[in-house]
Amino acid sequence: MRVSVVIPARNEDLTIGPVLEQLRETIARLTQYTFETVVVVDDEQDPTIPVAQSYGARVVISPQRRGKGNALYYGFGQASGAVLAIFDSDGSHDPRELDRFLVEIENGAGMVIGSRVLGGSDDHDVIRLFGNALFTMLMSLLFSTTLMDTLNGFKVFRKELVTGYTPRAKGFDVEIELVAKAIRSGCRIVEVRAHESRRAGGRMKSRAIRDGFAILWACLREGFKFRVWQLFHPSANKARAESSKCAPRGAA
Ligand SMILES: Nc1nc2c(ncn2[C@@H]2O[C@H](COP(=O)(O)OP(=O)(O)OP(=O)(O)O)[C@@H](O)[C@H]2O)c(=O)[nH]1
Ligand SMILES: [Mg+2]
Repeated sequence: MRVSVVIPARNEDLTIGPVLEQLRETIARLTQYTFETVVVVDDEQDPTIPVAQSYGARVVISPQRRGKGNALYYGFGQASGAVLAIFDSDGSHDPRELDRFLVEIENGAGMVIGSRVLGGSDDHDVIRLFGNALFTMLMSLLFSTTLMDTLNGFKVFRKELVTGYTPRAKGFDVEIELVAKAIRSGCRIVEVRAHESRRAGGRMKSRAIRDGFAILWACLREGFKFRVWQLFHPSANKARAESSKCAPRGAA
């Protein structure tokens, strides 16, 4: 199985080195898979580039030149693996945890989400905790799932989930769009334990208000799309309800 690791990075020269080192250790250990590493930056001057290249990563430049979602979608287009793994470049996610994600993919999951509810987080302030709880509730209502951490940026999924549609999300709302797409596809979605550390250096790129509204809008937009889709696909709903293999965990 070929796995493409796609890592978004904007001015992460202080943190990408240790992340790629941990990834290198993981790749050396997981000899049953072949890997490629694609780091997506926004411009030629980004200081992340030489550091990433010194670890043998392929660096590509997002043509939109801004936005985590734009960077990820561009990276997906550049990736050759049947399975895509995404995590942040600021040291918050530990690539050494990839094993348990890949095991679930091998067991038939379409998407595996790292759960900070199961793995804990050192990076939560009150606003983020509130935001995460709110969006988790909203996603549960709109999609009838019991997923606990849809917003986490540590995910592994089959590439076909992100082909054949026009992405709308440009920034951090990409996390919602990816999960919504997986739910609509009917694949099995699994959450596994993943710990979130504080960013190891450099500066935060997200903004609570700006990105919060984009995420809210993505939840509502994708939820509405899902409910309309359900109306026109009664047989898919029946199959979803009957087949535990195809239903997202906890789906109604
Ligand atoms: N290429 C690219 N990457 C981005 C962009 N915005 C965020 N990222 C990357 O996406 C990941 C998540 O961004 P962070 O700034 O860590 O967001 P956060 O986790 O909410 O904030 P922290 O608490 O500071 O970690 C990091 O690896 C960023 O480098 C962007 O506009 N372009
Ligand atoms: Mg971060």
